[in-house]
Amino acid sequence: FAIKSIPTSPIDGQKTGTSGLRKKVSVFQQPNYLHNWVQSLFSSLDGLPGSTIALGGDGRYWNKDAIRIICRLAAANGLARVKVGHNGILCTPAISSVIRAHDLYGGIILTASHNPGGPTNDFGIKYNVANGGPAPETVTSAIFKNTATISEYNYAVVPDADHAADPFAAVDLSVKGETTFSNVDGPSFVIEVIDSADDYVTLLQSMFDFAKLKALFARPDFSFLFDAMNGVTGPYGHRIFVDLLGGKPECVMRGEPLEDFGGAHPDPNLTYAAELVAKCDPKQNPQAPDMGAASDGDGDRNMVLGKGFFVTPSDSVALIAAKAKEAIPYFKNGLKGVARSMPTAGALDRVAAELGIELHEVPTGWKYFGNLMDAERAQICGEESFGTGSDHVREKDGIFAVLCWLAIVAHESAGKDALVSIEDIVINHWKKYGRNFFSRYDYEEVETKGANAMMAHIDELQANMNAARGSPDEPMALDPDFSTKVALADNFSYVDPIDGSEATGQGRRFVFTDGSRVIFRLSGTGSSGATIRLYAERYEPDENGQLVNAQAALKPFIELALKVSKLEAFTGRREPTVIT
Ligand code: VG1
Ligand code: CO
Repeated sequence: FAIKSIPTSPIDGQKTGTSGLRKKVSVFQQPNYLHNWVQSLFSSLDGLPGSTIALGGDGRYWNKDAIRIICRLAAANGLARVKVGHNGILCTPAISSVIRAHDLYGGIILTASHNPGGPTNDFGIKYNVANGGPAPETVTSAIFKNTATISEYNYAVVPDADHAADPFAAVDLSVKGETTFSNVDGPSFVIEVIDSADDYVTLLQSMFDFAKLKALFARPDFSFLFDAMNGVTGPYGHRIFVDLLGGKPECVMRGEPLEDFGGAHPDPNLTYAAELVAKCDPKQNPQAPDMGAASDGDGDRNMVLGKGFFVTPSDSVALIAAKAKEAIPYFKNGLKGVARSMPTAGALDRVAAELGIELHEVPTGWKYFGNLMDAERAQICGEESFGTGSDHVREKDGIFAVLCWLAIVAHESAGKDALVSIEDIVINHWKKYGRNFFSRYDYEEVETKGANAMMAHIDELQANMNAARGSPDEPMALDPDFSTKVALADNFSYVDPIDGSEATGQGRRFVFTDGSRVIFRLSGTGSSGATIRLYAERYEPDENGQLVNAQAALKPFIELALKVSKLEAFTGRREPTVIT
């Protein structure tokens, strides 16, 4: 091939959000759209020539086309090699493991995560650095700056080749192995199609006691159901839960990755995984499994269910941390620290206090955990948005979380006549630590103007509350009819303890004097309109008050939040799109 410099001009709106650039497929398909962003990425990186990156995605529509374009850009920017997942597929935690296992320069992940796929839905791209984790703000802002000034990109072209003879177009992504491209202008370039699961599964096998998990699967009183939601985790789930752990093939449902996720919204929550939730409910299904689990489109999120019982992600990370040392070999030496995102409920804080280890509270988005993990100051991390992970990779990891729960159930039930249920494990945890009731209301695709006006209104409300305060410790009234006062009203900001970088404006929070919280944030992952997230949390130390329904327990706080924010007036929405 030859390297051709192709003129282009900046395209608006190529700023990455919470987790990469996510837009409608039709936006990505505009001439030069992907080329501009990827060239802007390559131009922002030092020492790229001669390096190797990983490349793969969640298999959504347009994945393979994007891979071919990116390979041409990579070749023309002097990269030596691109390791591409078989059929273009690599789930997000697997790509992180590939980067780490082979000391790669970085990786490009083609995913819009849990957003629907297909020609009329979303596509996405994000860049991960050498530690295997999402690029930090310094990198993403450099990329964005380049997108605003780009005037040309480097592209590998094969002079005189018609399309059929073009070796880049001819690479068969369904065949593992290497294809070498000679370069008339310099060193050659290799596309290597790798197994999508080998590195990742090897890593997971080194972390868990698979023999013990296999024994759990063999128990007559244990059954398990995994919902891959037509996303990327089907083949991984099959390999781990069926081939390695001895589950029946039917224990993986919706297990074939589909380009449009079968029209589903591959987000593992109570709304979008309703089919699994119903199957796990003994009132609706007498054969309900003892454990149910689901993962999202790209495999980094997870939902864990017991028989008719939902484990909130905030409880899940707390429980995994509490049981890590005894139940999960990877953590056998104990933990030095744990971390959660700000909106995530504080159940983890109580476990950290009990263990006497560091607890970090970071802004929303997995990239904020990377430095803490690299510095060995956090080994287990979690987000309320169904994200759980550890320092084995630098992404959240859905299948890892499921294996943690299998390990916990196996550990608790070992040597006992009857299986210890997930519900009992969680209830016992609450008895010891107290329960942090938590719920999130999402208002999806709200008109941007209304959402911004509501946030401005909340800012004004917070400013007035703080201004009316006599001293910094004086409790503030949020509403005359609400007796619990507010101790803190702010917009969360964070200073990274490792590199000192600062993130501001990360979510308006009202923290009450009893520790309860109400938080408002705008999503940074949508592709159109705005999504408002309202988070509510209340702590209940008394075991007699712990078994009520979370919605009932949080009702006064949610009603208050809706009243003071004037959400309905600003957005016209009476009801949220999703409640978790
Ligand atoms: C959401 C979640 C956040 C998560 C992010 C990416 O972001 O709230 O916790 O890290 O999605 O997850 P936002 O800005 O929409 O609230 V994934 O599975 O898309 O990589
Ligand atoms: Co995801």
